[in-house]
Amino acid sequence: MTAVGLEFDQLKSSADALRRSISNRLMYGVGKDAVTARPQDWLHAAALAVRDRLVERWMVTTRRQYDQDVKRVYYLSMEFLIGRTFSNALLALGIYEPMKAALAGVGVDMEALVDLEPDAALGNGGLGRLAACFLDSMATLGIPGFGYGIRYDYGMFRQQIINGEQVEAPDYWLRSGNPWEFPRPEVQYPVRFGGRTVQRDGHVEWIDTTHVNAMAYDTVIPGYATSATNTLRLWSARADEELDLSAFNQGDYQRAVEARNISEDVSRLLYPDDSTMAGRELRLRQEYFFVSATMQDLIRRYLRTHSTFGRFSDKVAVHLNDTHPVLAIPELLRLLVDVHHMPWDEAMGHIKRVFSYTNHTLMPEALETWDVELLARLLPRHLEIIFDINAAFLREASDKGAHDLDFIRRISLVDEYGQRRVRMAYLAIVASHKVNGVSKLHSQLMTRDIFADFARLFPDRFTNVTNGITPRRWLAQASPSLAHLVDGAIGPNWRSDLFALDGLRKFSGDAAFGAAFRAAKRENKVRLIERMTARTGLAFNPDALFDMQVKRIHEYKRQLLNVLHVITRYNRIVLEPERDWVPRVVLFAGKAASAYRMAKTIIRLINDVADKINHDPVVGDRLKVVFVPNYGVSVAEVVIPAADLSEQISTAGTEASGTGNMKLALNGALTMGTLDGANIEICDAVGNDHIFIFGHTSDQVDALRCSGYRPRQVYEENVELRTVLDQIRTGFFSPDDPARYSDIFHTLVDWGDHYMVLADYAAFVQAQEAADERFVDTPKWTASAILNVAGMGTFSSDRAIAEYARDIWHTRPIEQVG
Ligand code: 26W
Repeated sequence: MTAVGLEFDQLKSSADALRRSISNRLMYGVGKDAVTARPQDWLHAAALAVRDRLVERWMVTTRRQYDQDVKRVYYLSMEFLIGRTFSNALLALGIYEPMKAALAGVGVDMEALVDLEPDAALGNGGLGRLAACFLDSMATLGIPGFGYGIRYDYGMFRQQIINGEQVEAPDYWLRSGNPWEFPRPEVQYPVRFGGRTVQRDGHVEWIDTTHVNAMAYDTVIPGYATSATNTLRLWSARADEELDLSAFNQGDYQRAVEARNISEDVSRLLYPDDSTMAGRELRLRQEYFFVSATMQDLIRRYLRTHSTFGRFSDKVAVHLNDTHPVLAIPELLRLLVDVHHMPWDEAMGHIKRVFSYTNHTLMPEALETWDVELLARLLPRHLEIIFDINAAFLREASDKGAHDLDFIRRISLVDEYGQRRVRMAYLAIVASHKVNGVSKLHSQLMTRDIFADFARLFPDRFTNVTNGITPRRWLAQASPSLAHLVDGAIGPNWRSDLFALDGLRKFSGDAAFGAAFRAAKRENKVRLIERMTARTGLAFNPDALFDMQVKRIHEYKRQLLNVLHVITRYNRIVLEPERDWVPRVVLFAGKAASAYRMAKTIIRLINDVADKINHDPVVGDRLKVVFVPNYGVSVAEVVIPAADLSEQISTAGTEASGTGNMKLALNGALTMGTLDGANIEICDAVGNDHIFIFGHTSDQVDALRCSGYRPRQVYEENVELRTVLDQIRTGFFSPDDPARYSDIFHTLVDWGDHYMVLADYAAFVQAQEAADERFVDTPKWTASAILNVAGMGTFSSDRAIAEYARDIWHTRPIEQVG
């Protein structure tokens, strides 16, 4: 690893230097000239010019990490929801303006180019986006961190709304090539499946396997305003050449190609489900595929600079983003014990110091378990190792005094009730030194409910790290108007120290600042309206209250509660058209898992309701309802900055944290929320008077469940609610198919209303009235909005990552010499 003797350009970043780089990259990299170049080609050339500058920093950081023999963090995640990279990289490098000028110099409008870049949508929702924000923060803080995941050929599906219904289209994001990645064909590892185990010379061997190769693709992750960068390494499946040869030798060309395809399917697509554990074999293959390659890579990197494993756990931290990468535990054990012949106890000691695990959901149907039979067939050696870990763990538990058979059965890594299954979360807990939840409430409930037995056995293992978001993407990049205003008031430092936003507090009563704040938000609304009008043909009033619920569609997030309020409001307007209603635009966006029937029906209901309301001449611009299709990182960047009100209305106790709540508040939206997830901490940070809290608390939800919740009684006793539900039931919004929403009605009224939508209805409607009242008091609303921004310091992912580094990974930033 030496750069001695290498002469390279040391690229400058003036507009002139950039223009020359772009021209060079267009010519020599893309193979076009200014006459033949399409906008795509210009984008590609500009991206390469930016990437060149990142690479210079990347080499320096990599060298420093190597020289300082730092502890490295391996962040393992099935999902990285990166979005676009171009603007983000420009801001990180501080070359946004020069690049704009450089492109203008060759007659290209940068704003138009930016929208051509496809999102890297390698994730479903919160968990994947959190991983992306964390990469940004690790690089910014100079923590030597590697993201590891899968380079899916197809990311999250593209959502189209056709006749009100969600229609999924494949997302082939690599169609025009990906200028940000470096293929590393020299970095390939075999990943094996199947076969059986045998004992030989006192060691276990795993034989008769088939295998696929994992090939690395690297992406540079720039830190903000630092020369530090990190690497995201994603694995892509490559069929092994042996596979071809054996089939070719049998003279069957077609079968050879088919076998290739099947084995490469492992990195073909992202499973578009964030709510249920599907149990599909290909998913299990994906999980093992990427963690096996990652563990092999990590050991190779460690052994490049160390001759023994003595310091392994001082130099390596592996973080499991939920249980999806949990097979990394038995895989690393297998490599240490079977391949490197380390004694079991010593290997287990390293494992426990190296691994840590974040839980992201309490929902029982989302907790991963894998069928023992399937594991035995696909990963026989790993299953043996899991059994051995379990045996040792149960012995340890019984040494601690746990003899109760029922208890032992409850904590066993293997669920023996019915078909035997491995409980992946339990495996993660037993083999990690730290386990964290993602908000204070979530961490409490995690240790009180789903992991109570483990919290009693290992009280020091459990901790909380409340989620955070990167202010670079979610304020600086998404809302230039607001960012500019904040710069004028407190300087630009908030980008790397979000607590600086606290300095905005003193402006909350400043009339001139308030007016400028409203103007900045209005600019964002107009930007959004232009896009919505282009799509729907409808007109929107930029002075209306913009009310948003943008997130995955799920019953627990209660988009239905929001719809019930919308219909209530509509009915009220129709009843009293003369009153001076506060104009509102209610915006929904989000994808439904393709197999989640109810979530898809909810999308259709929103669209049917929107259609009815938007075309009712009595309503006019006092109420508009929109469903923005294809919610994802790039749509979020346009939508969120335009929000006045942020709907965070999950049933208390169900949303682990939420991060959209933070993005919206950072952009000056007031939260309408239940006391759930991070909403509670947002409430503490902005103050009770600047947030709308309503509904049952998680304790009240539990109590109501115990005492016997009767949704039909709520329906019968609240006339306004009854009217709304009857409209839904009788086809008022679906006259062409009156029974379309009868299941929604019955779910809420007759089938138990599991998420207690009706129980919170009255309080929700009342809180919405309070929001109207506040909104018409412009100075007061503005003050609250400013105080929301001011209170967001703690919700930076920089804070979250600093906590992980200090309390969980025990790692420090690299020293930035020179
Ligand atoms: C196995 C299928 C599956 C896939 C993904 C089940 C569950 C998931 C994720 C855990 C779902 C998810 O994205 N959870 C969200 O994580 C965010 C980041 O911590 C939290 O802010 C959200 O509250 C949580 O729902």
